[in-house]
Amino acid sequence: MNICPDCDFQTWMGQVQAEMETALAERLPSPDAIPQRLHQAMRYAALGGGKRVRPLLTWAAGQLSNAPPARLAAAACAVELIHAYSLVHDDLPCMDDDVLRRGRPTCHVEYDEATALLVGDALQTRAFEILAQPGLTDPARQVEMLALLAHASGSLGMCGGQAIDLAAVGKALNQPELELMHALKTGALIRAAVLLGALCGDPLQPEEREQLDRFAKRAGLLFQVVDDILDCTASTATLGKTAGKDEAADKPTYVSLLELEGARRYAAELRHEALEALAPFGPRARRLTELADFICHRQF
Ligand code: GRG
Repeated sequence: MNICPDCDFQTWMGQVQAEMETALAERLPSPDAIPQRLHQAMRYAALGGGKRVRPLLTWAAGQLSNAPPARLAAAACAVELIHAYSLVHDDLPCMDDDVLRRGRPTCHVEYDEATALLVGDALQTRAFEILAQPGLTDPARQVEMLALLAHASGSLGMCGGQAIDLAAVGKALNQPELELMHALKTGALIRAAVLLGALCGDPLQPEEREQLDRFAKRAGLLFQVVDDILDCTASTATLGKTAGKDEAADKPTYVSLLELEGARRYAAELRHEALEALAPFGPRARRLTELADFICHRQF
């Protein structure tokens, strides 16, 4: 494991991304294990693409609490596998019905719908198995981490947000309604990624946890506002997924609510608030600060 603490952001990000590729590959069942087709499809969905924003947040938050790399790798894998599962299920015909993800055919197109359904299920359970691995950290802390990830993924988190999203097609949501949908659908897992990273190390003071939580919530919302902006400004080739889908599907977005310039202003505001929340941590929050900028200014 070779993550240099002091190098420039691009180098650090590349190192974490490479480390994640290895860590995920090691933790996913071998493509030769029976049933091979399911295991190959799981690896197809989770490896070889993606920005790894959530793992990057986990690693960055670990810097606040002196977290050991091996523990961060496991926590980051768990979060990323939940994310990978959500993308596979989200792309299914019964949900967003998409054919392109990370520049490649979606899992159900490359394999088939039933396999994609099982891939999502199996990635999700593997995520919890990784986080439950004996000796990862002290048992009480581990239960706290498991509960945090389960809550963030379930009906009061990501799945709930997806349900609101599906029900919102063709409707005009106001800003608080849109905010709730995204706080659950995208924000809950991003928040969990941050908090899990901190939980991998020394305990934070209660007020530090509160500040970190404030950062995580702002960062999650920022991610989504930028996602909405990119959906209508970037090309399918750049995004690696079908662009313009929100408008085509008549989905409420920050752009439909605030218009493009308003959404851009809101993103800048959220970035500012996210950075403000990190101020009390000083240099310990360097990577989280850089990630807030990355999330704000990303092109895909
Ligand atoms: C199906 C249970 C279930 C949940 C799906 C997260 C989600 C809920 C759906 C994803 C649909 C989507 C495009 C949401 C917008 C924000 C988002 C999560 C984008 C994809 O995440 P990135 O940009 O993807 O981090 P990469 O490929 O970089 O990992």
